[in-house]
Amino acid sequence: MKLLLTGFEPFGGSKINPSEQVVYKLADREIAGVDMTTVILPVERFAGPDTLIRTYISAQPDVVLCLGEAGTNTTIAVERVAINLLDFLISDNGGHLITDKPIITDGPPAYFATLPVREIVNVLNEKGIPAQISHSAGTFLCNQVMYEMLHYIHKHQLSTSAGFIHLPQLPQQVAGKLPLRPSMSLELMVQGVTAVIETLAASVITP
Ligand code: PCA
Repeated sequence: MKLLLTGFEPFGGSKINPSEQVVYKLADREIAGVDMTTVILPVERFAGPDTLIRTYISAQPDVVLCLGEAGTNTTIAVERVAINLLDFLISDNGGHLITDKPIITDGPPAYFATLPVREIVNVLNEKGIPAQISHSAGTFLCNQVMYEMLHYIHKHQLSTSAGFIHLPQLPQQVAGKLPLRPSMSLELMVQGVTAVIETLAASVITP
């Protein structure tokens, strides 16, 4: 399986993004049967999706798995749907604060992830890694890149599967801060995303 794995740079004044850390860890690892390309996406309205689509075109993957951080998540969240909406609560790293706008004018209202979301969540929970299906990837960059990837695949009638996983924050992002927020260790997130990739590799039949 040719996999494109993406994370995001830090945003909103934070110095770390768990998705970036997980991608760095996995970029150094071999997973049997997986030929992996990794990239860190800018948290910026134009450069984020642009970097993703450009890397997609050069890597030609069978599967795209994008990762991002969701500040208040208590578990790993496998996103089922991306909606055609930009409604930022904070500015992106380029200073854009966009509200009430479609991602793609005249694009469909939403796309479903084309990954086996239920199976992924079941595999993670069976391994003792807390996970759930999420029905909203938000209205910021994570939702935007998921939507734009699925739109590109749909528009060009490609067979690539694609989806998005939100990760909780790392313990060092929440320690000593109020209000109290949940967190998950980097090690557990890396184990979780590895299990997701292994599940995807087992379900993708490549020639
Ligand atoms: N999380 C943000 C954008 C980048 C990231 O890691 C989001 O949920 O949209």
